[in-house]
Amino acid sequence: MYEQIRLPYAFDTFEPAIDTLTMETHYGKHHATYTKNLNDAAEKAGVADRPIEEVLADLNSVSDETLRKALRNNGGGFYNHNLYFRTISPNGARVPDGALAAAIDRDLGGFEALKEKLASLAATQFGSGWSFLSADKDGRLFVTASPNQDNPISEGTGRTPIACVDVWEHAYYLKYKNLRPDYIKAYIDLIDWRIVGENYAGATV
Ligand code: MN3
Repeated sequence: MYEQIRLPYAFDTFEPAIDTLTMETHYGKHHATYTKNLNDAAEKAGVADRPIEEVLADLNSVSDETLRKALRNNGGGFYNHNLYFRTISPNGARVPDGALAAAIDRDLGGFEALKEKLASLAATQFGSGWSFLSADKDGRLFVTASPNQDNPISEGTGRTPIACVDVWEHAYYLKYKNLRPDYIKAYIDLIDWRIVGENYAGATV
């Protein structure tokens, strides 16, 4: 049974950057529905006892096309939103440090360049999707975008997402309407880089 993370903050915590109704709807409806549909599909496909990362990395082992598609979309939605909600905090570290900071300088040309690329790929993603910061097993960092609920795991890159930006309209439209770049900047400013640093350490073991 896959379970949504429990939010370590209230729905109104990020007002006005992320409005209360969007947080409530995003977590309580969208993320909840992906989770329910993932559980239904995983049960039918006989993979419900496997970690979600394994399921997403091994979609080709599911022969039924409808189930495979359901696992890809809802498993991705489940996984991506857990990362999305877990990686922001009201009083978090607003700059990375330690091994993560060193890798950002080495692979991405510094923290400002990373934020710019994460934002620009999110802003220019056509239709629904995400931008991701991910790490391979050797600790190398990548910034990429994915459509729909895909991510670097389901795309078979062998990389682990460690931060993300959701640019489905449900993530921002109630407040930001067509101003996607303003929402992207607001979300990135809420990322807790201490948590991303933990994700990075976990991705490279
Ligand atoms: Mn979303």
